[in-house]
Amino acid sequence: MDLALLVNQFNVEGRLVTIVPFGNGNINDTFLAVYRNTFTETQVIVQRVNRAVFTQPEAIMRNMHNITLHCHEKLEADAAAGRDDRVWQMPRIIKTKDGADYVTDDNGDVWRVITRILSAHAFNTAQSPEHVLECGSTLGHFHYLVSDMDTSSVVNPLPGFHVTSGYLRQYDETLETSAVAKELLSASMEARRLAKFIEDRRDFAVCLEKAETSGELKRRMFHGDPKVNNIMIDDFTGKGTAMIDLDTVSPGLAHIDFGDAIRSLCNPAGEEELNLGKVTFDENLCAAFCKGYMAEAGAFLTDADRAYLYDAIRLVPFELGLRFFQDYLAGDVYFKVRQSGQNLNRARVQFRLCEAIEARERSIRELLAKL
Ligand code: GN1
Ligand code: MG
Repeated sequence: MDLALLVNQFNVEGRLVTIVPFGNGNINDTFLAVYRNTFTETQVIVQRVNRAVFTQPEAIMRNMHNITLHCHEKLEADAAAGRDDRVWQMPRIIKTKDGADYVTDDNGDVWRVITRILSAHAFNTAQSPEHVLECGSTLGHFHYLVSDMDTSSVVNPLPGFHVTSGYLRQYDETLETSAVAKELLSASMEARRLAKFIEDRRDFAVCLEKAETSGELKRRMFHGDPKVNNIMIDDFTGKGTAMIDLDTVSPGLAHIDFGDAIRSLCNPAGEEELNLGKVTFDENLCAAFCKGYMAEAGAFLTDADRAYLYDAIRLVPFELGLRFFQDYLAGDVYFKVRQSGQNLNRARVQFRLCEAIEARERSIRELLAKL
């Protein structure tokens, strides 16, 4: 269906001026739509939910409805009580003219429209310690917002998401069953190097899962994808104002969010760097992140939680590298690519980052112990 006809089903004021691709997510398709009337302009975000990844798009829309309802009520109560030094924000679902949260097109794809957080930006890489500190505060504040949510109002949006042992199983299966995967591995020295990298870390890969099974770590509501370009920074004040991309918000380990934000923020070269020499772990940025995060969410952390923070920082880049590498071997079926070999390179970057973290283990642990 034509995009203009599709968005016309939603209740947005004004006349549609343009609708253009927006952002650079790896999963959903995102567009910016601009509407004008005789006195103002409205900008909204239009998204097609990727059904190959989110197999129950209706369920993720129900989750989004419940999560935003809970958080908006809390945000407004806090604002009324004058508790904050800024306006914290969260996108809101814009309903269709019939009052629904989404439309389904002729192909069975689910489309939604949400508000755009204006006068704010998300960056693709860390800009400065101040920026990274604000990202820490914003994730910490988000954890505070969802901390008292009724977890039964959210269904698991993506079974197996951030379960490292499951990703290892998927990787093993790909190598066992796909001739192409085997060929890709034997054809490239670099692919074999990554395979060895995985073999050397199989025991470590399940450290958080083990701690959860033994009861040391408990699931709370987590974001699931708190990378740098999902954290909105206010253009006027430079302060964090919102977390976006709410599809994966669900019960999970806060550690995963902590590690995911850090792996994304403390590698200033970003996820697509081709020169591994530029990929590094910036401890100064890590310290800034932790400072911001702890000020908002430190009170939620138990001693056991603290004991696993280093493992979380090391695990998430390992896990993401494994996911990219498995997808490369499986023919790029999960993460969108613009050129062949892109997922292989993304894996190289994450494993390099994991190595950089391992090399700095002592000083990262010292930093964490002081928090
Ligand atoms: C995916 O689509 P995007 O860019 O928001 C992925 C994350 C990864 C990220 C890496 C549901 O997020 O887990 O960390 O790519 N999301 C999902 O860039 O798999
Ligand atoms: Mg995402």
